[in-house]
Amino acid sequence: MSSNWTKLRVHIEVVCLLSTFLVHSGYDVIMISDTDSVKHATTAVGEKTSAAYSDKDQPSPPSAPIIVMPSRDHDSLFSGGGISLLSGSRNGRISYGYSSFKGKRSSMEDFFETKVSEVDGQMVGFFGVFDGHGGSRTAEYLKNNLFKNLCSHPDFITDTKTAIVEAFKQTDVDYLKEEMGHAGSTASTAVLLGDRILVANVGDSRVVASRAGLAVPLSVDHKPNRSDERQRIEQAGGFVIWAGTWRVGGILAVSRAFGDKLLRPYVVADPEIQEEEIEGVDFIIIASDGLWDVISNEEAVSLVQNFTDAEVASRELIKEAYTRGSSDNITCVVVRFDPHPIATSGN
Ligand SMILES: *[C@@H]1O[C@H](CO)[C@@H](O)[C@H](O)[C@H]1NC(C)=O
Ligand SMILES: *[C@@H]1O[C@H](CO)[C@@H](O)[C@H](O)[C@H]1NC(C)=O
Ligand SMILES: CC(=O)N[C@H]1CO[C@H](CO)[C@@H](O)[C@@H]1O
Repeated sequence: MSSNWTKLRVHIEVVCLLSTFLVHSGYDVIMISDTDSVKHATTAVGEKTSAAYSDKDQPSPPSAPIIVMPSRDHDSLFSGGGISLLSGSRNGRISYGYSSFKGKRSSMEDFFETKVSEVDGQMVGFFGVFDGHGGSRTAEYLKNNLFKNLCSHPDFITDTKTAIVEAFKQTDVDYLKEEMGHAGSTASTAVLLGDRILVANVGDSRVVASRAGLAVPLSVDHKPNRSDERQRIEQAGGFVIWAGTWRVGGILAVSRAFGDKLLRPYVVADPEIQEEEIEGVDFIIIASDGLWDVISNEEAVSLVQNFTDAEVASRELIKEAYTRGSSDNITCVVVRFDPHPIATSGN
């Protein structure tokens, strides 16, 4: 092993230790025990920066580390994360990390949410990625309203699937009342409740789980050329044509989205929902298409497997996507499930 390589390894380890320290040093680590803590667990693009990275000026060869700079540069990749306890029928520890990277010379239209909150006495985890287009308004609106509307749905605990469908619909209706332009956004969300993960998806962001190291897709992208989507659009009187890629009305490259007022009723915000037992799931990845355009589900799972820290894993995913030439805005959230839940005293 050359000494350069050893230096590289040491550098990587220092970076990992540094980020582990940041994650565990209190600022981004939240032990959720009451609802008052919830607002601290809420994160937004640009709100908190625990470690900022920029590799734009130093193109790296594949697998070389990105140089760490404590920068608030708008081209930077930033990340953060936290740990929390979920209770309910399953007392377990989850840790999550997020990273977001804005391509050069572009405005950031991706938003995300990581939140653990108590609803009717149950701890619930909410994780979502909102990839905006035509402006950031819709994605930002979703970040601020979607989970809020879901939590306050009267049947959220008793009939979660119905609550999700209705909350998505209501959020879209509310948003369209305000929206005058043509902004829109995807929404890929995972709700952790009791021993289940409920994934709801609108658009082409994606949720993938790792089960014993195997990639299990928990959502199916809403692309206009998906045969069922194309049929739905044509039945509504719309059309799908090739314009650089498959597009609804020759305009939009996703077949479902929030917003996109001018493409109604062809583009809808009805979520597709998939349910998965948490038992046996190692982690889930939620990411925008900037990641999935260049990294397969299997590759993403095997990469994340190599990192026990969810924040580090989310950064590595983005670094890999960037190395592979993804020029899009990339946002991802990794949620890890602790296989050895901490026994909570008194329970
Ligand atoms: C949709 O079109 C893309 C090319 O833009 C292609 O890669 C993909 O396989 C197509 N999907 C379906 C379901 O036909
Ligand atoms: C994971 O780590 C192993 C051992 O260090 C390495 O061989 C493998 O390439 C890594 N996988 C990914 C996807 O980074
Ligand atoms: C570099 C890059 O592709 N940036 C994109 C970020 O997202 C916005 C909205 O989708 C695009 O307009 C930018 O081109």
